[in-house]
Amino acid sequence: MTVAASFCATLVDEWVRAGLTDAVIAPGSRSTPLAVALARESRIALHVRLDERSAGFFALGIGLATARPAILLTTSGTAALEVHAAVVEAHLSRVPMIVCTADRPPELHHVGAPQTIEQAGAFGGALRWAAEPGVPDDSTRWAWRSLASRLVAEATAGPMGPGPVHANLAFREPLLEAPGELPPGRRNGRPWHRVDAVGKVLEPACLDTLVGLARPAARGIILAGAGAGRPETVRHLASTLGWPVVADPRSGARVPGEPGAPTIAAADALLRVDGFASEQVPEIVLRLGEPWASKVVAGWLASCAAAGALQVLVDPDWAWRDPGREADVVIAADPDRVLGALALRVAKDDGSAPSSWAQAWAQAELRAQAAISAVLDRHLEVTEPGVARGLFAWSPPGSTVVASSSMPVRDLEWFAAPRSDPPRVLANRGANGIDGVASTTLGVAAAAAGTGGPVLGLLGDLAFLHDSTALIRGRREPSLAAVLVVIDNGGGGIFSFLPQAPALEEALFERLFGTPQRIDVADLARAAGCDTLEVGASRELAGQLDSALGQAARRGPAVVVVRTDRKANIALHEELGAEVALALS
Ligand SMILES: Cc1ncc(C[n+]2csc(CCOP(=O)(O)OP(=O)(O)O)c2C)c(N)n1
Ligand SMILES: [Mg+2]
Repeated sequence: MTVAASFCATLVDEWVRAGLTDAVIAPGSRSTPLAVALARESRIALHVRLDERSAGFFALGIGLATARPAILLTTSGTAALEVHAAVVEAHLSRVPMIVCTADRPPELHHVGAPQTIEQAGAFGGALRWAAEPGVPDDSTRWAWRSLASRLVAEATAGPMGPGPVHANLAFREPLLEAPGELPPGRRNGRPWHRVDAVGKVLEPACLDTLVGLARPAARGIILAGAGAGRPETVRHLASTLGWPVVADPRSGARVPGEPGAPTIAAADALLRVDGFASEQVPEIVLRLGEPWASKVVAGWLASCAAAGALQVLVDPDWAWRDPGREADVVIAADPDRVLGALALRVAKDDGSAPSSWAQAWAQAELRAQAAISAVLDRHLEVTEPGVARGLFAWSPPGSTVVASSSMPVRDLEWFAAPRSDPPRVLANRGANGIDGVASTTLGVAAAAAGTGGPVLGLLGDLAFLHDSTALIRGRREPSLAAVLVVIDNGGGGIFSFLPQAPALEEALFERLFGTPQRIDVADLARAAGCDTLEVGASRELAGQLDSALGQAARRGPAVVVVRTDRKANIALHEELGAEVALALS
Protein backbone atom coordinates (compact mmCIF):
# COMPACT_ATOMS: atom_id res chain seq x y z
CA MET A 1 0.00 0.00 0.00
CA THR A 2 1.41 3.39 -0.88
CA VAL A 3 0.37 6.80 0.23
CA ALA A 4 0.42 7.95 -3.42
CA ALA A 5 -2.24 5.41 -4.38
CA SER A 6 -4.45 6.43 -1.45
CA PHE A 7 -3.92 10.10 -2.23
CA CYS A 8 -4.89 9.61 -5.89
CA ALA A 9 -7.90 7.44 -5.08
CA THR A 10 -9.05 10.18 -2.69
CA LEU A 11 -8.74 12.86 -5.37
CA VAL A 12 -10.73 10.75 -7.80
CA ASP A 13 -13.42 9.96 -5.22
CA GLU A 14 -13.79 13.65 -4.47
CA TRP A 15 -13.99 14.53 -8.18
CA VAL A 16 -16.75 12.00 -8.68
CA ARG A 17 -18.61 13.51 -5.73
CA ALA A 18 -18.28 16.89 -7.46
CA GLY A 19 -19.94 15.45 -10.57
CA LEU A 20 -16.90 15.18 -12.83
CA THR A 21 -17.27 12.53 -15.51
CA ASP A 22 -14.27 12.52 -17.86
CA ALA A 23 -10.51 12.13 -17.72
CA VAL A 24 -8.12 12.56 -20.62
CA ILE A 25 -4.80 10.80 -20.15
CA ALA A 26 -1.62 10.63 -22.17
CA PRO A 27 0.71 7.72 -21.47
CA GLY A 28 3.71 7.96 -19.14
CA SER A 29 5.16 6.32 -16.07
CA ARG A 30 5.39 9.08 -13.47
CA SER A 31 1.64 9.67 -13.67
CA THR A 32 0.90 6.01 -12.86
CA PRO A 33 -0.73 6.50 -9.43
CA LEU A 34 -3.33 8.94 -10.75
CA ALA A 35 -3.78 7.22 -14.14
CA VAL A 36 -4.58 3.92 -12.43
CA ALA A 37 -6.86 5.56 -9.85
CA LEU A 38 -8.82 7.25 -12.66
CA ALA A 39 -8.98 4.04 -14.67
CA ARG A 40 -10.26 2.06 -11.68
CA GLU A 41 -13.17 4.47 -11.12
CA SER A 42 -16.02 3.21 -13.26
CA ARG A 43 -17.95 6.49 -13.04
CA ILE A 44 -15.16 8.30 -14.89
CA ALA A 45 -15.05 7.96 -18.68
CA LEU A 46 -11.45 7.55 -19.72
CA HIS A 47 -9.98 8.93 -22.94
CA VAL A 48 -6.41 7.94 -23.67
CA ARG A 49 -4.64 10.06 -26.28
CA LEU A 50 -1.05 9.74 -27.49
CA ASP A 51 -0.23 13.40 -28.08
CA GLU A 52 -0.57 15.65 -25.02
CA ARG A 53 -1.17 18.73 -27.18
CA SER A 54 -4.13 17.01 -28.78
CA ALA A 55 -5.22 15.60 -25.39
CA GLY A 56 -5.29 19.16 -24.04
CA PHE A 57 -7.67 20.32 -26.76
CA PHE A 58 -9.74 17.16 -26.36
CA ALA A 59 -10.18 18.03 -22.67
CA LEU A 60 -10.99 21.58 -23.70
CA GLY A 61 -13.76 20.25 -25.95
CA ILE A 62 -15.27 18.30 -23.06
CA GLY A 63 -15.28 21.39 -20.86
CA LEU A 64 -16.63 23.55 -23.68
CA ALA A 65 -19.49 21.15 -24.35
CA THR A 66 -20.48 20.38 -20.76
CA ALA A 67 -19.24 23.26 -18.56
CA ARG A 68 -17.73 20.47 -16.44
CA PRO A 69 -13.96 20.32 -16.21
CA ALA A 70 -12.27 17.23 -17.59
CA ILE A 71 -9.24 15.94 -15.71
CA LEU A 72 -6.25 16.20 -18.04
CA LEU A 73 -3.30 14.07 -16.92
CA THR A 74 0.21 14.08 -18.34
CA THR A 75 3.47 12.57 -17.24
CA SER A 76 6.47 14.74 -16.32
CA GLY A 77 8.83 16.65 -18.60
CA THR A 78 7.98 18.21 -21.93
CA ALA A 79 4.73 16.17 -21.89
CA ALA A 80 3.43 18.65 -19.33
CA LEU A 81 4.23 21.67 -21.49
CA GLU A 82 2.50 20.28 -24.57
CA VAL A 83 -0.86 21.20 -23.06
CA HIS A 84 0.03 24.87 -22.72
CA ALA A 85 -1.84 26.03 -25.83
CA ALA A 86 -5.07 24.36 -24.69
CA VAL A 87 -4.63 25.83 -21.21
CA VAL A 88 -4.31 29.33 -22.65
CA GLU A 89 -7.38 28.80 -24.82
CA ALA A 90 -9.33 27.54 -21.78
CA HIS A 91 -8.20 30.61 -19.85
CA LEU A 92 -9.28 33.09 -22.51
CA SER A 93 -12.49 31.23 -23.44
CA ARG A 94 -13.49 30.58 -19.81
CA VAL A 95 -13.58 26.82 -20.16
CA PRO A 96 -13.11 24.78 -16.98
CA MET A 97 -10.24 22.28 -16.99
CA ILE A 98 -8.21 20.50 -14.31
CA VAL A 99 -4.65 19.92 -15.50
CA CYS A 100 -2.66 17.40 -13.50
CA THR A 101 0.99 17.06 -14.38
CA ALA A 102 3.00 14.32 -12.74
CA ASP A 103 6.41 15.43 -11.48
CA ARG A 104 9.50 13.88 -9.94
CA PRO A 105 10.10 14.44 -6.24
CA PRO A 106 12.32 17.36 -5.13
CA GLU A 107 15.42 15.20 -4.65
CA LEU A 108 15.41 14.37 -8.38
CA HIS A 109 15.29 18.00 -9.53
CA HIS A 110 18.41 19.82 -10.79
CA VAL A 111 20.52 16.65 -10.85
CA GLY A 112 20.05 15.52 -14.42
CA ALA A 113 17.28 13.03 -13.67
CA PRO A 114 15.39 12.10 -16.85
CA GLN A 115 12.16 13.81 -17.85
CA THR A 116 12.59 16.38 -15.10
CA ILE A 117 11.95 20.03 -15.88
CA GLU A 118 10.47 23.07 -14.10
CA GLN A 119 6.73 22.44 -14.13
CA ALA A 120 5.56 24.58 -11.25
CA GLY A 121 4.41 27.89 -12.66
CA ALA A 122 4.61 26.52 -16.19
CA PHE A 123 1.31 28.02 -17.31
CA GLY A 124 1.99 31.46 -15.91
CA GLY A 125 -0.97 33.78 -15.69
CA ALA A 126 -3.25 31.51 -17.69
CA LEU A 127 -4.59 29.74 -14.59
CA ARG A 128 -7.43 30.35 -12.20
CA TRP A 129 -5.49 28.51 -9.49
CA ALA A 130 -2.47 26.25 -9.02
CA ALA A 131 -1.56 23.70 -6.37
CA GLU A 132 1.78 22.16 -5.55
CA PRO A 133 0.93 19.73 -2.76
CA GLY A 134 4.32 18.01 -2.69
CA VAL A 135 4.95 14.28 -2.51
CA PRO A 136 1.88 12.67 -0.87
CA ASP A 137 2.44 12.06 2.80
CA ASP A 138 0.21 10.53 5.44
CA SER A 139 0.53 13.66 7.57
CA THR A 140 -1.40 15.61 4.93
CA ARG A 141 -4.33 13.18 4.61
CA TRP A 142 -6.66 15.68 6.22
CA ALA A 143 -6.09 18.09 3.28
CA TRP A 144 -6.50 15.70 0.32
CA ARG A 145 -10.24 15.96 -0.13
CA SER A 146 -10.16 19.70 0.22
CA LEU A 147 -7.46 19.92 -2.44
CA ALA A 148 -9.51 17.94 -4.99
CA SER A 149 -12.67 19.83 -4.17
CA ARG A 150 -10.94 23.20 -4.31
CA LEU A 151 -9.56 22.40 -7.77
CA VAL A 152 -13.12 21.88 -9.01
CA ALA A 153 -14.39 25.04 -7.32
CA GLU A 154 -11.59 27.18 -8.73
CA ALA A 155 -12.09 25.75 -12.24
CA THR A 156 -15.82 26.33 -12.27
CA ALA A 157 -17.01 28.98 -9.86
CA GLY A 158 -14.30 31.56 -9.18
CA PRO A 159 -14.79 35.31 -9.54
CA MET A 160 -13.11 35.44 -12.97
CA GLY A 161 -15.40 32.76 -14.33
CA PRO A 162 -14.53 29.19 -15.27
CA GLY A 163 -11.03 28.34 -16.45
CA PRO A 164 -8.04 26.04 -16.10
CA VAL A 165 -6.41 25.03 -12.83
CA HIS A 166 -3.13 23.17 -12.43
CA ALA A 167 -2.06 20.57 -9.90
CA ASN A 168 1.61 19.64 -10.20
CA LEU A 169 1.82 16.27 -8.49
CA ALA A 170 5.16 14.88 -7.39
CA PHE A 171 5.33 11.11 -6.97
CA ARG A 172 8.14 9.00 -5.50
CA GLU A 173 8.70 5.36 -6.46
CA PRO A 174 7.21 2.80 -6.14
CA LEU A 175 4.50 4.17 -8.39
CA LEU A 176 2.13 1.22 -8.58
CA GLU A 177 0.58 -0.13 -5.42
CA ALA A 178 -2.91 -0.55 -4.05
CA PRO A 179 -4.61 2.25 -2.16
CA GLY A 180 -5.34 1.88 1.54
CA GLU A 181 -8.28 3.29 3.40
CA LEU A 182 -9.26 6.74 2.18
CA PRO A 183 -9.76 9.66 4.52
CA PRO A 184 -13.48 9.91 5.25
CA GLY A 185 -15.50 12.19 3.03
CA ARG A 186 -18.59 14.22 3.81
CA ARG A 187 -21.75 12.29 4.51
CA ASN A 188 -24.14 11.23 1.74
CA GLY A 189 -21.47 11.45 -0.94
CA ARG A 190 -21.34 15.23 -0.81
CA PRO A 191 -18.21 16.99 -2.05
CA TRP A 192 -15.87 18.47 0.54
CA HIS A 193 -16.49 22.08 -0.46
CA ARG A 194 -19.59 23.29 -2.19
CA VAL A 195 -19.52 26.75 -3.68
CA ASP A 196 -22.95 28.24 -3.79
CA ALA A 197 -22.57 30.14 -7.01
CA VAL A 198 -25.50 32.51 -6.70
CA GLY A 199 -24.58 34.21 -9.94
CA LYS A 200 -23.31 37.72 -10.25
CA VAL A 201 -26.18 39.86 -9.10
CA LEU A 202 -27.06 43.24 -10.46
CA GLU A 203 -27.05 45.96 -7.82
CA PRO A 204 -30.28 48.02 -7.76
CA ALA A 205 -28.36 51.25 -8.41
CA CYS A 206 -26.73 49.68 -11.43
CA LEU A 207 -30.09 48.55 -12.75
CA ASP A 208 -31.42 52.10 -12.31
CA THR A 209 -28.52 53.40 -14.39
CA LEU A 210 -29.18 50.84 -17.08
CA VAL A 211 -32.90 51.57 -17.17
CA GLY A 212 -32.13 55.29 -17.36
CA LEU A 213 -29.95 54.66 -20.40
CA ALA A 214 -32.13 52.12 -22.19
CA ARG A 215 -35.67 53.36 -21.67
CA PRO A 216 -35.45 56.67 -23.49
CA ALA A 217 -33.38 55.26 -26.34
CA ALA A 218 -35.46 54.86 -29.47
CA ARG A 219 -32.52 53.49 -31.39
CA GLY A 220 -30.83 50.68 -29.56
CA ILE A 221 -29.01 47.53 -30.62
CA ILE A 222 -28.26 44.33 -28.81
CA LEU A 223 -24.99 42.85 -29.97
CA ALA A 224 -24.92 39.18 -29.01
CA GLY A 225 -21.86 36.95 -29.13
CA ALA A 226 -20.87 33.70 -27.44
CA GLY A 227 -21.84 33.89 -23.77
CA ALA A 228 -24.63 36.42 -24.35
CA GLY A 229 -27.01 34.67 -21.97
CA ARG A 230 -29.97 32.43 -22.76
CA PRO A 231 -31.28 33.09 -26.28
CA GLU A 232 -34.87 33.30 -25.02
CA THR A 233 -33.83 35.98 -22.52
CA VAL A 234 -32.04 37.93 -25.23
CA ARG A 235 -35.09 37.67 -27.53
CA HIS A 236 -37.47 38.68 -24.76
CA LEU A 237 -35.51 41.83 -23.97
CA ALA A 238 -35.23 42.68 -27.66
CA SER A 239 -39.00 42.38 -28.10
CA THR A 240 -39.59 44.44 -24.98
CA LEU A 241 -37.29 47.23 -26.08
CA GLY A 242 -38.05 47.00 -29.79
CA TRP A 243 -34.36 46.69 -30.62
CA PRO A 244 -32.67 44.53 -33.26
CA VAL A 245 -30.36 41.73 -32.11
CA VAL A 246 -27.15 41.50 -34.09
CA ALA A 247 -26.61 37.82 -33.34
CA ASP A 248 -23.45 35.81 -33.87
CA PRO A 249 -24.28 32.10 -34.42
CA ARG A 250 -22.30 31.34 -31.28
CA SER A 251 -24.73 33.38 -29.17
CA GLY A 252 -27.50 30.87 -29.85
CA ALA A 253 -29.69 33.86 -30.67
CA ARG A 254 -29.47 33.50 -34.45
CA VAL A 255 -33.12 32.57 -34.52
CA PRO A 256 -35.90 34.24 -36.49
CA GLY A 257 -36.83 37.60 -35.00
CA GLU A 258 -39.88 39.78 -35.57
CA PRO A 259 -40.35 43.04 -37.50
CA GLY A 260 -40.29 45.09 -34.29
CA ALA A 261 -37.16 43.36 -33.00
CA PRO A 262 -35.45 41.63 -35.91
CA THR A 263 -32.52 39.25 -35.74
CA ILE A 264 -29.66 40.62 -37.80
CA ALA A 265 -27.44 37.88 -39.18
CA ALA A 266 -26.06 39.61 -42.27
CA ALA A 267 -24.44 42.41 -40.25
CA ASP A 268 -21.06 42.02 -41.94
CA ALA A 269 -22.56 42.45 -45.41
CA LEU A 270 -25.02 45.18 -44.38
CA LEU A 271 -22.44 47.30 -42.62
CA ARG A 272 -20.15 47.16 -45.64
CA VAL A 273 -22.79 49.30 -47.35
CA ASP A 274 -21.72 52.86 -46.49
CA GLY A 275 -25.15 54.42 -46.75
CA PHE A 276 -26.69 51.84 -44.45
CA ALA A 277 -23.85 51.85 -41.92
CA SER A 278 -23.80 55.63 -41.59
CA GLU A 279 -27.59 55.96 -41.40
CA GLN A 280 -28.33 53.20 -38.90
CA VAL A 281 -26.35 54.63 -36.01
CA PRO A 282 -27.76 53.62 -32.64
CA GLU A 283 -27.94 55.76 -29.53
CA ILE A 284 -26.99 52.80 -27.41
CA VAL A 285 -25.38 49.39 -27.95
CA LEU A 286 -25.86 46.65 -25.39
CA ARG A 287 -22.91 44.31 -25.84
CA LEU A 288 -23.29 40.74 -24.63
CA GLY A 289 -20.66 38.02 -24.74
CA GLU A 290 -17.72 37.83 -27.08
CA PRO A 291 -17.16 40.29 -29.91
CA TRP A 292 -17.98 39.30 -33.48
CA ALA A 293 -15.02 38.17 -35.60
CA SER A 294 -16.01 40.64 -38.31
CA LYS A 295 -13.69 43.62 -38.68
CA VAL A 296 -16.53 45.44 -40.40
CA VAL A 297 -18.75 45.12 -37.35
CA ALA A 298 -15.87 46.23 -35.11
CA GLY A 299 -15.19 49.24 -37.34
CA TRP A 300 -18.86 50.20 -37.34
CA LEU A 301 -18.97 49.99 -33.53
CA ALA A 302 -15.98 52.33 -33.38
CA SER A 303 -17.62 54.82 -35.72
CA CYS A 304 -20.86 54.64 -33.73
CA ALA A 305 -18.91 55.34 -30.56
CA ALA A 306 -17.26 58.31 -32.27
CA ALA A 307 -20.73 59.54 -33.25
CA GLY A 308 -21.78 59.41 -29.60
CA ALA A 309 -23.42 55.99 -29.31
CA LEU A 310 -23.23 54.80 -25.76
CA GLN A 311 -21.84 51.30 -25.31
CA VAL A 312 -22.78 49.11 -22.39
CA LEU A 313 -20.71 45.98 -21.90
CA VAL A 314 -22.14 43.14 -19.82
CA ASP A 315 -19.11 41.33 -18.45
CA PRO A 316 -19.81 38.76 -15.73
CA ASP A 317 -16.26 37.39 -15.58
CA TRP A 318 -14.39 40.68 -15.76
CA ALA A 319 -13.01 39.59 -19.09
CA TRP A 320 -12.98 43.14 -20.48
CA ARG A 321 -13.67 42.05 -24.04
CA ASP A 322 -13.58 45.51 -25.56
CA PRO A 323 -10.76 45.63 -28.13
CA GLY A 324 -11.91 49.04 -29.40
CA ARG A 325 -11.98 50.46 -25.85
CA GLU A 326 -15.44 51.87 -26.45
CA ALA A 327 -17.34 50.66 -23.39
CA ASP A 328 -18.89 53.58 -21.47
CA VAL A 329 -20.50 51.35 -18.87
CA VAL A 330 -19.25 47.94 -17.78
CA ILE A 331 -21.70 45.79 -15.88
CA ALA A 332 -20.03 42.91 -14.06
CA ALA A 333 -23.14 40.79 -13.64
CA ASP A 334 -24.69 37.68 -15.07
CA PRO A 335 -26.25 38.49 -18.47
CA ASP A 336 -29.46 36.55 -17.82
CA ARG A 337 -30.00 38.53 -14.66
CA VAL A 338 -29.22 41.84 -16.33
CA LEU A 339 -31.49 41.15 -19.31
CA GLY A 340 -34.31 39.75 -17.19
CA ALA A 341 -34.25 42.64 -14.72
CA LEU A 342 -34.04 45.21 -17.49
CA ALA A 343 -36.95 43.66 -19.42
CA LEU A 344 -39.14 43.84 -16.30
CA ARG A 345 -38.35 47.51 -15.77
CA VAL A 346 -38.73 48.75 -19.33
CA ALA A 347 -41.82 46.73 -20.27
CA LYS A 348 -44.02 48.82 -22.57
CA ASP A 349 -47.67 48.50 -23.48
CA ASP A 350 -48.22 45.57 -25.75
CA GLY A 351 -49.23 46.19 -29.29
CA SER A 352 -47.00 49.17 -29.95
CA ALA A 353 -46.15 49.32 -33.64
CA PRO A 354 -42.62 48.43 -34.72
CA SER A 355 -40.41 51.51 -34.72
CA SER A 356 -39.05 52.81 -37.99
CA TRP A 357 -35.62 52.06 -36.54
CA ALA A 358 -36.37 48.37 -36.08
CA GLN A 359 -38.21 48.18 -39.38
CA ALA A 360 -35.28 49.59 -41.31
CA TRP A 361 -33.04 46.89 -39.87
CA ALA A 362 -35.63 44.19 -40.45
CA GLN A 363 -36.11 45.14 -44.07
CA ALA A 364 -32.38 45.35 -44.73
CA GLU A 365 -31.85 41.92 -43.19
CA LEU A 366 -34.60 40.40 -45.34
CA ARG A 367 -33.12 41.88 -48.49
CA ALA A 368 -29.61 40.79 -47.55
CA GLN A 369 -30.71 37.22 -46.87
CA ALA A 370 -32.54 37.09 -50.19
CA ALA A 371 -29.48 38.45 -52.00
CA ILE A 372 -27.14 35.97 -50.33
CA SER A 373 -29.44 33.08 -51.24
CA ALA A 374 -29.72 34.28 -54.83
CA VAL A 375 -25.94 34.50 -55.26
CA LEU A 376 -25.26 31.13 -53.66
CA ASP A 377 -28.04 29.47 -55.68
CA ARG A 378 -26.35 30.69 -58.85
CA HIS A 379 -23.11 28.94 -57.88
CA LEU A 380 -23.51 25.28 -58.63
CA GLU A 381 -19.95 24.52 -57.60
CA VAL A 382 -19.32 24.07 -53.92
CA THR A 383 -18.27 27.30 -52.20
CA GLU A 384 -17.00 28.25 -48.74
CA PRO A 385 -19.87 30.63 -47.85
CA GLY A 386 -22.28 28.06 -49.30
CA VAL A 387 -20.92 25.29 -47.09
CA ALA A 388 -21.11 27.45 -43.96
CA ARG A 389 -24.66 28.56 -44.75
CA GLY A 390 -25.66 25.07 -45.85
CA LEU A 391 -24.19 23.32 -42.82
CA PHE A 392 -25.99 25.65 -40.41
CA ALA A 393 -29.27 25.15 -42.27
CA TRP A 394 -28.86 21.37 -42.62
CA SER A 395 -27.79 20.50 -39.05
CA PRO A 396 -30.31 18.24 -37.33
CA PRO A 397 -31.82 19.78 -34.18
CA GLY A 398 -29.51 19.28 -31.23
CA SER A 399 -26.35 19.38 -33.36
CA THR A 400 -23.13 21.04 -32.32
CA VAL A 401 -20.84 22.65 -34.87
CA VAL A 402 -17.26 23.41 -33.85
CA ALA A 403 -15.93 26.11 -36.14
CA SER A 404 -12.26 26.65 -36.79
CA SER A 405 -10.71 30.08 -36.63
CA SER A 406 -9.80 31.62 -39.97
CA MET A 407 -12.61 31.61 -42.58
CA PRO A 408 -14.94 28.88 -41.21
CA VAL A 409 -15.96 30.86 -38.13
CA ARG A 410 -16.29 34.01 -40.24
CA ASP A 411 -18.29 32.42 -43.02
CA LEU A 412 -20.70 31.04 -40.43
CA GLU A 413 -20.93 34.44 -38.78
CA TRP A 414 -21.50 36.23 -42.08
CA PHE A 415 -23.65 33.81 -44.05
CA ALA A 416 -25.61 31.48 -41.74
CA ALA A 417 -29.28 32.43 -41.95
CA PRO A 418 -31.40 32.56 -38.78
CA ARG A 419 -33.38 29.41 -38.06
CA SER A 420 -35.37 28.10 -35.15
CA ASP A 421 -33.62 25.17 -33.49
CA PRO A 422 -30.18 26.31 -34.67
CA PRO A 423 -27.14 24.14 -34.00
CA ARG A 424 -24.99 25.08 -31.06
CA VAL A 425 -21.86 26.71 -32.49
CA LEU A 426 -18.63 26.48 -30.53
CA ALA A 427 -15.20 27.82 -31.42
CA ASN A 428 -11.81 28.34 -29.84
CA ARG A 429 -11.92 32.11 -30.09
CA GLY A 430 -10.13 32.89 -26.83
CA ALA A 431 -6.75 32.95 -28.53
CA ASN A 432 -8.08 32.46 -32.09
CA GLY A 433 -5.64 29.63 -32.73
CA ILE A 434 -6.07 27.31 -35.67
CA ASP A 435 -4.47 24.58 -33.55
CA GLY A 436 -6.44 21.88 -31.80
CA VAL A 437 -9.72 22.28 -33.67
CA ALA A 438 -10.12 18.62 -34.65
CA SER A 439 -9.14 17.52 -31.13
CA THR A 440 -11.63 19.96 -29.62
CA THR A 441 -14.33 18.59 -31.91
CA LEU A 442 -13.54 15.04 -30.80
CA GLY A 443 -13.67 16.13 -27.16
CA VAL A 444 -17.09 17.64 -27.80
CA ALA A 445 -18.14 14.38 -29.46
CA ALA A 446 -16.85 12.38 -26.47
CA ALA A 447 -18.95 14.54 -24.17
CA ALA A 448 -22.00 14.14 -26.42
CA ALA A 449 -21.59 10.37 -26.78
CA GLY A 450 -24.83 8.61 -25.99
CA THR A 451 -26.76 11.70 -24.98
CA GLY A 452 -26.01 14.64 -27.22
CA GLY A 453 -26.86 15.21 -30.86
CA PRO A 454 -24.54 15.06 -33.88
CA VAL A 455 -21.17 16.80 -33.64
CA LEU A 456 -19.52 18.36 -36.66
CA GLY A 457 -16.30 20.30 -37.04
CA LEU A 458 -15.95 22.88 -39.80
CA LEU A 459 -12.29 23.54 -40.41
CA GLY A 460 -9.76 24.73 -42.92
CA ASP A 461 -7.18 22.46 -44.51
CA LEU A 462 -4.29 24.00 -42.60
CA ALA A 463 -6.15 23.74 -39.30
CA PHE A 464 -6.89 20.09 -40.10
CA LEU A 465 -3.27 19.29 -41.02
CA HIS A 466 -1.93 21.23 -38.02
CA ASP A 467 -3.93 18.99 -35.67
CA SER A 468 -3.38 15.76 -37.55
CA THR A 469 -2.56 13.82 -34.37
CA ALA A 470 -6.21 14.30 -33.43
CA LEU A 471 -6.93 11.44 -35.83
CA ILE A 472 -4.48 9.05 -34.21
CA ARG A 473 -6.55 6.72 -32.07
CA GLY A 474 -5.42 3.93 -29.79
CA ARG A 475 -6.61 0.44 -30.68
CA ARG A 476 -8.44 0.20 -27.38
CA GLU A 477 -10.10 3.59 -27.57
CA PRO A 478 -13.80 3.78 -28.42
CA SER A 479 -14.71 5.40 -31.71
CA LEU A 480 -16.22 8.85 -31.58
CA ALA A 481 -19.09 9.89 -33.79
CA ALA A 482 -17.82 13.16 -35.18
CA VAL A 483 -17.82 14.51 -38.72
CA LEU A 484 -14.96 16.78 -39.71
CA VAL A 485 -15.88 18.97 -42.67
CA VAL A 486 -12.61 20.19 -44.12
CA ILE A 487 -12.62 23.12 -46.51
CA ASP A 488 -9.56 22.38 -48.60
CA ASN A 489 -8.65 25.57 -50.40
CA GLY A 490 -5.01 24.53 -50.63
CA GLY A 491 -3.68 26.76 -47.87
CA GLY A 492 -4.60 29.72 -45.71
CA GLY A 493 -7.49 31.30 -47.57
CA ILE A 494 -7.86 34.12 -45.08
CA PHE A 495 -4.54 35.61 -46.10
CA SER A 496 -5.88 36.34 -49.58
CA PHE A 497 -8.15 38.92 -47.92
CA LEU A 498 -5.19 40.78 -46.41
CA PRO A 499 -3.12 43.59 -47.96
CA GLN A 500 -0.13 41.24 -48.12
CA ALA A 501 -1.81 39.38 -50.99
CA PRO A 502 -1.78 42.10 -53.65
CA ALA A 503 1.39 43.73 -52.27
CA LEU A 504 3.76 40.77 -52.52
CA GLU A 505 4.87 38.84 -55.57
CA GLU A 506 2.76 35.71 -55.81
CA ALA A 507 5.54 33.18 -55.16
CA LEU A 508 6.60 34.90 -51.96
CA PHE A 509 3.02 35.35 -50.82
CA GLU A 510 2.33 31.68 -51.42
CA ARG A 511 5.46 30.54 -49.63
CA LEU A 512 4.97 32.74 -46.55
CA PHE A 513 1.19 32.98 -46.24
CA GLY A 514 -0.75 30.75 -48.61
CA THR A 515 1.47 27.82 -47.61
CA PRO A 516 -0.16 25.07 -49.71
CA GLN A 517 0.96 21.68 -48.40
CA ARG A 518 2.07 18.57 -50.24
CA ILE A 519 -0.06 16.10 -48.34
CA ASP A 520 -3.64 15.60 -49.48
CA VAL A 521 -6.29 16.05 -46.81
CA ALA A 522 -8.28 13.00 -47.90
CA ASP A 523 -5.15 10.80 -48.06
CA LEU A 524 -4.22 11.79 -44.53
CA ALA A 525 -7.75 11.09 -43.28
CA ARG A 526 -7.77 7.67 -44.96
CA ALA A 527 -4.31 6.85 -43.58
CA ALA A 528 -5.71 7.49 -40.12
CA GLY A 529 -8.56 5.09 -40.84
CA CYS A 530 -11.33 7.65 -41.31
CA ASP A 531 -14.13 7.22 -43.80
CA THR A 532 -13.70 10.02 -46.30
CA LEU A 533 -16.27 11.64 -48.54
CA GLU A 534 -16.02 14.48 -51.01
CA VAL A 535 -18.51 17.14 -51.95
CA GLY A 536 -18.21 17.96 -55.62
CA ALA A 537 -21.15 20.29 -56.19
CA SER A 538 -23.18 22.41 -53.82
CA ARG A 539 -26.31 20.31 -54.24
CA GLU A 540 -24.38 17.27 -52.91
CA LEU A 541 -23.60 18.86 -49.56
CA ALA A 542 -26.64 17.75 -47.55
CA GLY A 543 -26.50 14.18 -48.88
CA GLN A 544 -22.82 13.80 -48.11
CA LEU A 545 -23.30 15.22 -44.62
CA ASP A 546 -26.10 12.72 -44.02
CA SER A 547 -23.89 9.86 -45.21
CA ALA A 548 -20.95 11.05 -43.11
CA LEU A 549 -23.10 11.21 -39.98
CA GLY A 550 -24.19 7.63 -40.55
CA GLN A 551 -20.62 6.45 -41.12
CA ALA A 552 -19.33 8.34 -38.09
CA ALA A 553 -21.98 6.76 -35.89
CA ARG A 554 -20.89 3.30 -37.04
CA ARG A 555 -17.14 3.62 -37.45
CA GLY A 556 -15.88 6.78 -35.79
CA PRO A 557 -14.69 10.09 -37.19
CA ALA A 558 -15.62 10.68 -40.81
CA VAL A 559 -14.05 13.38 -42.93
CA VAL A 560 -15.93 15.33 -45.57
CA VAL A 561 -13.57 17.11 -47.93
CA VAL A 562 -14.76 20.19 -49.78
CA ARG A 563 -12.30 21.48 -52.35
CA THR A 564 -12.44 25.18 -53.16
CA ASP A 565 -10.22 27.78 -54.74
CA ARG A 566 -8.80 30.68 -52.75
CA LYS A 567 -8.99 33.21 -55.58
CA ALA A 568 -12.52 32.25 -56.52
CA ASN A 569 -13.43 32.56 -52.86
CA ILE A 570 -12.32 36.20 -52.78
CA ALA A 571 -14.36 36.90 -55.89
CA LEU A 572 -17.42 35.21 -54.37
CA HIS A 573 -17.16 37.24 -51.16
CA GLU A 574 -16.99 40.37 -53.32
CA GLU A 575 -19.97 39.22 -55.35
CA LEU A 576 -21.98 38.61 -52.19
CA GLY A 577 -21.09 42.06 -50.86
CA ALA A 578 -22.02 43.74 -54.14
CA GLU A 579 -25.33 41.91 -54.37
CA VAL A 580 -26.29 42.87 -50.82
CA ALA A 581 -25.37 46.50 -51.57
CA LEU A 582 -27.54 46.38 -54.69
CA ALA A 583 -30.42 44.90 -52.72
CA LEU A 584 -30.28 47.81 -50.27
CA SER A 585 -30.05 50.52 -52.89
C1 LIG B 1 -1.81 28.11 -33.85
C2 LIG B 1 -1.93 29.16 -34.89
N1 LIG B 1 -0.94 29.31 -35.78
C3 LIG B 1 -1.03 30.27 -36.74
C4 LIG B 1 -2.13 31.08 -36.82
C5 LIG B 1 -2.21 32.13 -37.90
N2 LIG B 1 -3.23 31.78 -38.89
C6 LIG B 1 -4.44 32.37 -38.89
S1 LIG B 1 -5.41 31.83 -40.11
C7 LIG B 1 -4.23 30.79 -40.70
C8 LIG B 1 -4.49 29.97 -41.93
C9 LIG B 1 -5.54 28.96 -41.70
O1 LIG B 1 -5.72 28.20 -42.86
P1 LIG B 1 -6.92 27.19 -42.97
O2 LIG B 1 -7.09 26.47 -41.70
O3 LIG B 1 -6.74 26.39 -44.19
O4 LIG B 1 -8.20 28.15 -43.09
P2 LIG B 1 -8.54 29.19 -44.27
O5 LIG B 1 -7.76 30.44 -43.99
O6 LIG B 1 -8.16 28.58 -45.56
O7 LIG B 1 -10.00 29.43 -44.11
C10 LIG B 1 -3.09 30.86 -39.92
C11 LIG B 1 -1.87 30.09 -40.16
C12 LIG B 1 -3.13 30.90 -35.84
N3 LIG B 1 -4.25 31.62 -35.83
N4 LIG B 1 -3.02 29.93 -34.92
MG1 LIG C 1 -7.43 26.72 -46.08
